[in-house]
Amino acid sequence: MQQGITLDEFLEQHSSSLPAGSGEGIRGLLADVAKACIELSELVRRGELAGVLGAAGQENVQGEEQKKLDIIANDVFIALTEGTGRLAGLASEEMDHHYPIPEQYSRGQYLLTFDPLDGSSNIDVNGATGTIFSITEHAKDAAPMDADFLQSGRSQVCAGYCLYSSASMLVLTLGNGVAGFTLDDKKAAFVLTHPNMQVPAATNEFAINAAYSEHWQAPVKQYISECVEGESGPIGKAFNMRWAGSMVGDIHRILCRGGIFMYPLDARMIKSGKQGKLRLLYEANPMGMLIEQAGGLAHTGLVPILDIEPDNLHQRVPVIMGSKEEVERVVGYHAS
Ligand code: P6P
Repeated sequence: MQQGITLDEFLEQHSSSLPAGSGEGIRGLLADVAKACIELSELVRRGELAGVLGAAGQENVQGEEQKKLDIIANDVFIALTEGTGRLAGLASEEMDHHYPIPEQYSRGQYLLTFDPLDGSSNIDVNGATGTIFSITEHAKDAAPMDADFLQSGRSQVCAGYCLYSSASMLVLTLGNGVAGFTLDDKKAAFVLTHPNMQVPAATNEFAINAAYSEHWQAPVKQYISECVEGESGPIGKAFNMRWAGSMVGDIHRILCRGGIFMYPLDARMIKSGKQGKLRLLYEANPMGMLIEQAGGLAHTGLVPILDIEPDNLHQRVPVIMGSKEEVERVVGYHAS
C-alpha cells in the first residue's frame, strides 16, 4: 500500500476486504467522518481565535463540565452525517441517549458511536485532543433504540480516532490492520503516511495517572512499583512514564513506539459504584480494536475489553492496553 495515497484511494483499494455489500457505505461514511475531523482540526488549530476555548457552562451525562468545543464537536459530527443516508443513528459521550436520524432523512445500515472531543480538559492549554469513533451495523429495518448500540467490541466494523496535535492524524482499522493518515492542509485531505502501524510486544514506557496511586488495587500497585524499581527490580529494566491527559494522545504514542496505558479500577470508583473512568462504547472498544489489530492486547485486568457485552451506552470499564508482554504481566498479577 503505497504512502501518499488519500484516504479515499486507500478505502477503494481496501473495499474488497470489507464485508460483502458494505464497501460503498463504509467508504462514504468514513469520508463524512474525515470531513468532520478536518473541520474540527481547523477549529482546534485556531483555538481562541475561533472563540472555541473555555467552559460551556453545563455538564454532560457523565456529570463532567463540558467545554464549548465538546458541544461544537458533537454538533459538527451530527451535521455532517445525519443527512447522508448512511447512518441508522448516532450515540456519543455528550448525549444522554442515542440521536435518531430525523424523519426527513433516509436511514442507513451503520451506527456511529463517538467521543467528539477526547481529552477536552487539554483544549485550553493547547494539549493533545482527539475524536474517537466506532462503527457497528444496525441489521434491522426499524429505527434503532439505545439497546441497538450495545454491541460488543468484536462487532465493530471499523474503529478509529483523529488526533489533533502538532499534526492532525486519522488512524483507523477495518479489521485488517491499522493505517495512519496525516492531514495535508493544502489538499484538505488525509494522506496515508503510516500504512501498517504495529505495537512492539516489549516496552519500557507506562502511562497512568500516578496521582491516584494510593487508591489502586494490589496488582496495579505491584506492577507500577516494579516498573519504578527499574533494573534492580523483578522486571529488570528501567521504565519511563508518559501521561498525555488524553487517551488519544497516549494510544497514538503506543501505536507508534509501544507502551502500556492504564486507567484501572480503583477504590474511589468502587466507593462511588463506578466500574472505571473510561467509557466502553466510545473509548475502550474502538481503542481496543486498534490496539489488537496492531498486535497489542486490550484488557480490563480480568477480561479482554472487546469481549464485554455492554449493558448501557455510557458504561465505564477498567482499561489496560498496549504492548503484549506488559499487558500479559499485569493480567497475570490480577489472576494471582
Ligand atoms: P485524568 C479524558 O478526560 C479522558 O477521558 C481520557 O482521554 C484520558 O486518558 C483520561 O480521561 C484522563 O483522566 O483523571 O488523568 O484527568
